[in-house]
Amino acid sequence: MGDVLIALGGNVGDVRATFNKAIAHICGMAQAALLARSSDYATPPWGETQQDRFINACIEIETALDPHALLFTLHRIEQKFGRNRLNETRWGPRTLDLDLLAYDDVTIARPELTLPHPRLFERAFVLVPLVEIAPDRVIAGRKVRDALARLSTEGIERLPELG
Ligand code: PH2
Ligand code: MG
Ligand code: MG
Repeated sequence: MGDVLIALGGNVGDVRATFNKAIAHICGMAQAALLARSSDYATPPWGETQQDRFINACIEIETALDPHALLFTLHRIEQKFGRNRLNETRWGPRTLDLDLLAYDDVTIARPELTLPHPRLFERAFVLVPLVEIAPDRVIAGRKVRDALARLSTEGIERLPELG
């Protein structure tokens, strides 16, 4: 069984509802158990700043799928929630983005999958929710909470739980 960290993001549609449904699909389709789920955060758009703010969250799962099978499954779930990779722009608006951050201590460097996620430590919108569920996890030799301490968290707002 792999212990996996996944980042969720989106800024089109009812993203928080999408997250909850997507997490249920991940558990069902990835033969996975949900170990932890962060709060949802509203975050300033990164990369392409002229767009709506994003919602971001992170989860930790335990899955029987290997990294590539899991990636394939995550892509299928993105599609199920309206994501079409063929007609979107880099860093642009999207309904649902599911990024594999880390899979045990596996390292992979292939065009379709790099583990740990290569831009993880540049992104407060990933590290803020991640610190909530895995502050002491060491990824690529760095502790998550120490990595976050180096970044600005300006504009990131934790959202109250949905009632
Ligand atoms: N995802 C992007 C581009 N920019 N900005 C924030 N705050 N959060 C995201 O998840 C995000 C982004 C493309 O995947
Ligand atoms: Mg992403
Ligand atoms: Mg992605």
